[in-house]
Amino acid sequence: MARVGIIMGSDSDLPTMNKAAELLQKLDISYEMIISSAHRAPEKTAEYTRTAMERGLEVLIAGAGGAAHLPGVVAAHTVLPVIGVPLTAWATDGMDALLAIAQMPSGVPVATVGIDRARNAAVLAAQILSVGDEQLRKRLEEYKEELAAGVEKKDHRLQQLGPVQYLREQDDAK
Ligand code: RP5
Repeated sequence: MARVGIIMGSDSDLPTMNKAAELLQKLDISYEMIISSAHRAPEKTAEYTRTAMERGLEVLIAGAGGAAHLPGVVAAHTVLPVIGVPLTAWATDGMDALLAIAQMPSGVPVATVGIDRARNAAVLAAQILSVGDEQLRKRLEEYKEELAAGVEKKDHRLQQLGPVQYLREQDDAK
């Protein structure tokens, strides 16, 4: 049974939103993913969200670009925590979506991550779920250790090569 529901406004959101799915998979968290839309499919969006809790979902991640009302509409229909992902669309580099998602009215919050930061939405969802799940908390701790090891590896290489050679190596790898 899925614990996290990922909902997005369009298939054009999928390449970015799939990063959330990948991270949930890495952390061994079950999820489901749907395309719906606050504007083009309002009934589907409402139905999905209203029934989310009874189907066992514990956290919802909603991504949208432009006039990004989807996360807010989702939050209006449930008391589950909703994490919003503002997506870069056709104008203003995603700032329109960021403001639309973050500026919710009092009483109906959407926990908003950075523009296109779908991976962070998955990490936040995992952190919420880990409050009552010790195994997951351990997996999250390992994930954070991996992040720290990545930094350490980069710094070690920088100390070995110096900045000029380091950047040259990065360019060569492109
Ligand atoms: C929003 O409009 C979607 O979330 C998407 O980011 C954006 C553009 O959708 P398409 O026109 O590509 O379907 O509803």
